[in-house]
Amino acid sequence: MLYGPNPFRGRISKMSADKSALQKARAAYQPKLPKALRTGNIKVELGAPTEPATDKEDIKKLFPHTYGQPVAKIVEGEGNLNSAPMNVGVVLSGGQAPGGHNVIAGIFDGLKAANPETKIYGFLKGPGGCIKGKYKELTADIIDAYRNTGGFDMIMSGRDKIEKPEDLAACLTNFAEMNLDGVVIIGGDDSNTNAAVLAEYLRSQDSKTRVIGVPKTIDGDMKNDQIEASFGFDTATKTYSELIGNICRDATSAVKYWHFVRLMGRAASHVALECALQTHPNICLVSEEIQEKGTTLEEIVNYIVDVVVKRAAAGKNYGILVVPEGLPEFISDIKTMIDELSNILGKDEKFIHELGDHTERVQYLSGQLSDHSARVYGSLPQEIQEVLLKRDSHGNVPLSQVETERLLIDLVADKIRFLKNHGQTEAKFSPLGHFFGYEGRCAFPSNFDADYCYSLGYTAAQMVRADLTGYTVNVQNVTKSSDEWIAGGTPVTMMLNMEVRKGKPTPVIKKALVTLDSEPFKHFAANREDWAINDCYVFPGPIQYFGPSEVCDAPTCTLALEKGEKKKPCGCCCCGK
Ligand code: FBP
Repeated sequence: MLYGPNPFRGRISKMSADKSALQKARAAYQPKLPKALRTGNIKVELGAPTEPATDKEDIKKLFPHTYGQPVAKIVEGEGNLNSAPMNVGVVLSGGQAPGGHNVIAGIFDGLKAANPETKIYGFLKGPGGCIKGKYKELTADIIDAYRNTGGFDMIMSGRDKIEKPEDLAACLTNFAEMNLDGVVIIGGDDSNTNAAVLAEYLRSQDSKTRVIGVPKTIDGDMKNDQIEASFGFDTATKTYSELIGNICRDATSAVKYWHFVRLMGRAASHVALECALQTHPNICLVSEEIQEKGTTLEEIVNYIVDVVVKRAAAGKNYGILVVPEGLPEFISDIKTMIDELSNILGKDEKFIHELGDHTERVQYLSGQLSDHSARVYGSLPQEIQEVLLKRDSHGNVPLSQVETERLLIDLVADKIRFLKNHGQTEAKFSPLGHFFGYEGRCAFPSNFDADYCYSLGYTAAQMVRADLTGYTVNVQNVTKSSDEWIAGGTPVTMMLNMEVRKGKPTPVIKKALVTLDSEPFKHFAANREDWAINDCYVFPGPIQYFGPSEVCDAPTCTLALEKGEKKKPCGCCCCGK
């Protein structure tokens, strides 16, 4: 079924000979759209002016041209949208997330349906492509070859930030040369913040180029009252859960290994929590709980050891632990040390990296850090110390490079050895470490992500047609059938707050962390003791694209629990409680 006058579907791509059977079958999948968008007869309704929850004055000062814009909603009705031919650019920014190609396909179809003369350009390798003016026109053949596929390889991604005055000026010039009416930036919280900065700048320069953001990240931490989920979270967590389920089955078959699985998610623990809800591992650490309770590293290790020892006493020398990648930044001692390091790097980064070797760097830093932080830093293995000195262009520590599962394995093994030597346990502890992150970021998007992403893209096209700028698109009601989905846009300034980045107060979209009073966490907390000792594993298996709806279209447990859905998607014994 086609939505809008789209003459471009169905062309055989040049790449078809190299396609897998699933790729061919998925190419024919037509993603669903919210009802209003299917009609073609739509308009954008604007609500009352908005403001951020905190730091209003600071944000107003920084965004004088785009502050306080109203929430936008797409509804059926006589159109007030631009149907003249336009030029629109699209950028993929940051980490890959399944469904990115469908966002672009949605933008393409949404704009071409309004006017087949409109041209869509893909900036290459992320925001850097806007700065350098590197782009290619996206034709129907290109789009068709990538429909419903994973990855960002259509135009590639990058982590550049459009921040310096010369970068902003370069974008202004490049966009003017391309005669661009709009740019859609597909990215996470940092990239959507960056989109707002660019929107503000372009408006201050009377540029006609509008900037619209799309909420992407497998981490699941770009969500709020307006944005129900970031795309990619559904597919990535289902992929990791399949792997964890397989490991659970292997553990209960071999009955001799403890598997320590680290999962991606730079800050928030949504990925780990969702995978725990889907698979019921024996232990899942939740960084936000650890932070809130002020749990120390030693207490975390004691908790793990306690479970290992209790299971061993029940004859089970095996188990599965899930740890979120972001954990180090939530352990109070380590967090304080990382914050101090960030401040030092904010001032002396170049100097520190120019020092002769790592020992010299550690020596220099011991003099700069507080005594306690210097001790914490000094106690970590060198590989971790080195990673903690790196920052990406948004000021984040590249935590995917920190082998937290290894650190935990070593500390737990030491403690078990100690207990054994003192006759306090007979536990056999044979640990294996795993890290699942990149494996899930480019999977074929699940039906949910395929539909959601296409709808987000189609909505972004309407926001550009409505001449809006400084908005992130949203599609709401997503646990219901697409007939009930509602599409619109949230002004970015409404989502901003001030945070210290690289030692400076900076406006950023507030990250949605796991909260301890949320339904997903409460559900986990109510069951974890049972899961620790008894083998309550659930085996989700691989993502299914064709078959019964309860198998193929179920939302994540997180979304279902947050939305108060009666029937929990994981179908486990405890979900009926
Ligand atoms: P985004 O926030 O850009 O979506 O990226 C998220 C993420 O996948 C994190 O989970 C992970 O820590 C990071 O990217 C890895 O970054 P890189 O791709 O640069 O190695």
